[in-house]
Amino acid sequence: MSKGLFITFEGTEGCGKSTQIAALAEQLRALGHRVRQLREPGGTPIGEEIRHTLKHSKDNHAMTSEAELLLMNASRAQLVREVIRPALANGEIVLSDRFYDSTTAYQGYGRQLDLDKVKTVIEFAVGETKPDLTLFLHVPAEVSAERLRSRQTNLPFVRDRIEEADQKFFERVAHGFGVIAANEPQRVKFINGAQPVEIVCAKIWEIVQPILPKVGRW
Ligand code: Z5A
Repeated sequence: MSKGLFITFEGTEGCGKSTQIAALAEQLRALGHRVRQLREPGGTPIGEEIRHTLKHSKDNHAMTSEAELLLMNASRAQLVREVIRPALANGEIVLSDRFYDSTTAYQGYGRQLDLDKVKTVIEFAVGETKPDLTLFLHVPAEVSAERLRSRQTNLPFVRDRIEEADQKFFERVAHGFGVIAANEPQRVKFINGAQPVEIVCAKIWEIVQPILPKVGRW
């Protein structure tokens, strides 16, 4: 049985996950918690190779939606067994930038793969390892696009196959996240990610602080 705490961050591109994970990790470490920061796809040497194939490889143009679904979950199956389960068993707080809700939103709703088949693949990848809490940072499409634009002007351009999808794809993804949050209000907490960083941070702390006493207990 797990004695750690598993928190996942979800939302569309540029919703502020990385920013908020860094801030929360700092707050938790200041209280003496051991914190593990992860990202998906990736987070292990094998997962990072899969991430490259999924996103940046020059040979990935022909990737099918089915292959994409399986690669996302191959990376996840590795991450769960190599990192997440041992960290939770060791009483750590695991913060993951995306987890299986992203597969439901992107491959299920976005790529329009059969949702039952998507669920079956996810269940095979994660087994009993499920988030205790999911923070869903919601931002309107214009905010997401503007943040990505301003970030791109500050960084060298790196091609990303998933970002090459059309606008309708991202609308379906955003709708998918909305459905997930509505279906599982106990686990998935909706947060307005368009607010200033400090306000989002404070909202997240309000949600996380009360469940901290659970860490380290069976
Ligand atoms: N994917 C999938 O299809 N299926 C799956 O199962 C999984 C993933 C797990 C991973 O991309 C891609 O894989 C993603 C989904 C897909 N694809 N797309 N498209 P990634 O890991 O490279 O990137 P991302 O997950 O999409 O996140 P991101 O673009 O890096 O954004 P973020 O982490 O959510 O946001 P951020 O980096 O914290 O902030 C973005 C910018 O906004 C930055 O300049 C910040 O300084 C700024 N920011 C952040 N918060 C604020 C606020 N509150 N106000 C103003 N500005 C802010």
